[in-house]
Amino acid sequence: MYSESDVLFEKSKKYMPGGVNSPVRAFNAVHRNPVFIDRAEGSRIFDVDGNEYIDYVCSWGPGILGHSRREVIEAVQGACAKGLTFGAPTRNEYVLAEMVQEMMPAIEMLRLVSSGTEAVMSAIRAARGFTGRDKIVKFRGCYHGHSDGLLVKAGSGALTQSVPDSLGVPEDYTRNTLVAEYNDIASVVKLFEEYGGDIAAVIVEPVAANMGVVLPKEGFLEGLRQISDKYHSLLIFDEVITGFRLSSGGAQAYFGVKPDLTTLGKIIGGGMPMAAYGGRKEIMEVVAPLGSVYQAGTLSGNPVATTAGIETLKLLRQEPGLYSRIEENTKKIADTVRETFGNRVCVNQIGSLMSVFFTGGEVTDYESAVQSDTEAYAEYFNYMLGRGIYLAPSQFEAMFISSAHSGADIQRTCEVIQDAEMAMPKF
Ligand code: KE4
Repeated sequence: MYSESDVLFEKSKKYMPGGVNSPVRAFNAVHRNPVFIDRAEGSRIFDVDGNEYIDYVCSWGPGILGHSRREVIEAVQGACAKGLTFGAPTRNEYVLAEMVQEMMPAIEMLRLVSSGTEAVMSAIRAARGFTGRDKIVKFRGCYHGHSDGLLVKAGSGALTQSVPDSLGVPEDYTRNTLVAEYNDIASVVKLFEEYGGDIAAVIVEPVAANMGVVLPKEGFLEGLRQISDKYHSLLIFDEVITGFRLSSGGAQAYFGVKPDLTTLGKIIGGGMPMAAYGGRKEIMEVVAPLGSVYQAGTLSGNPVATTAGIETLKLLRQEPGLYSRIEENTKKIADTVRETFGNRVCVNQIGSLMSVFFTGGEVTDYESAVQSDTEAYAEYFNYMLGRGIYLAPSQFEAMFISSAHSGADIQRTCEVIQDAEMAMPKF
C-alpha cells in the first residue's frame, strides 16, 4: 500500500528534478522517499497521510517561533488583503530596516532581497565594487547559497585554487574564489600573504551550520577581523542561519565581532521569502541607485514578506528569556544524545542549533565532519522519523529548536533518542 507522500513523490518526479524544489528535500542521504507536508503548527508538522511529527528542521531555520504563530499569521492575512505586491516603496521596508539596524547596529544600511543566495551574491558584488578587488575567501564546508562563484570546493591543502563542484559553473567563475579551512587562521594568512592586495572580502558562517554545526574556535572570528583589517579587505558574516537565532543580535552580538557586511535570511522573513544584505553605510552606498553596483529585484521588500518579518522580530524582541529557554531545551537534547551514544557521536551545540555527528572524534572543520558515518546517521534519522521525530535528512545539516518546542516535546524527543540507541545496530 503506497502512502500519499509516495504517490505525490512519483507524480512530482515527472515535473521537477528529483521531485523537489531544493535537493536536500529529496531525502536521498537517508535512503527513503520524503514525506510531503500538509500543514504545520507550533512544534508540529503533519504530512499528507496524517502523520504528526515534532519538527526539528523548522524549514531550515525560519521557524524559530514555531509554525503558524498566530500573531504572524494574522498580520500576514491582513497584509494580503491590502495587496500582495506593488513594486514600489512601502512603509514596511523602512520599519523592518530600522528594526534590523536597532538589533544589529553594524548594519547601518541594508537592501532587502528574496533569498539568502541573492543576499550573499549581492554582498560579494558590493564588496568587490567598494574595494575594487576581485578575490574572495570562503571556507571549505561553508555554504552560502548557490551563486556561481560560491559553488566551489577546495582541492587538497589549505591554500588552493578552487574548482567548481557543480556542473554549469565555468572554471573562470571560480578562479577568484579562494578556499581556506574553517577554524584554521593559518590557512587564511597563507591566502592573504599570496593574494592579500586582491582580496575583496572574507565570507564566513560565524557558526558553520552547513557541514553540520561547527563552532568557531576561540579567536577564529577575531583573527578574521584582524587579518581583514590588516589587508583592508572586508569581513562578511553570512548570518542567514545565525541571524536572530544565536541571539537577537545574531552571532556578531553573541561573539562580539563586528563584520563589515552581514547577510541575513530565514528568520528575517518569518517564513516568507525574504533576505537582506547590509553593513557599513559607506560600503552600501555603492549599491544602485546611489552607487554603481547594480542589484535589483521585483519582489524585494515585498509587503507580505516584510509584514511576516516585522511581526517575527517584534515577538523575538519582546519575549523575555526566549533565547535562554530554547538554548536550555537544546542543551537537554544534546546532553541526552551524548549520554546515550557516548563516544560514538560528537554533538556540537550552540544556542538553539545542534548537530549529532556519528563519529568518535571532535568535529571542528570540514575534514573532521566528513569522517562521520553517514549510514549510521541515516539509520538514526529513519528510526527517529518512524517514532514521530522529524530531523534534518542529512548528516551535514543542523537541528533547529524553536520557542514552540515544549518541555513535553523535549522529554519525548529524549526518550525516543534513548530508544534509538537500543534499536540501532552497534555501528
Ligand atoms: P537560500 O538561498 O536557500 O535562502 O539561502 C542560502 C544560504 C545562505 N547562507 C547560509 C549560511 C545558508 O545556510 C543558506 C541556505 N541554507 C540551506 C540549509 N542548509 C537551505 C536549505 C536548502 O538548501 O533547501
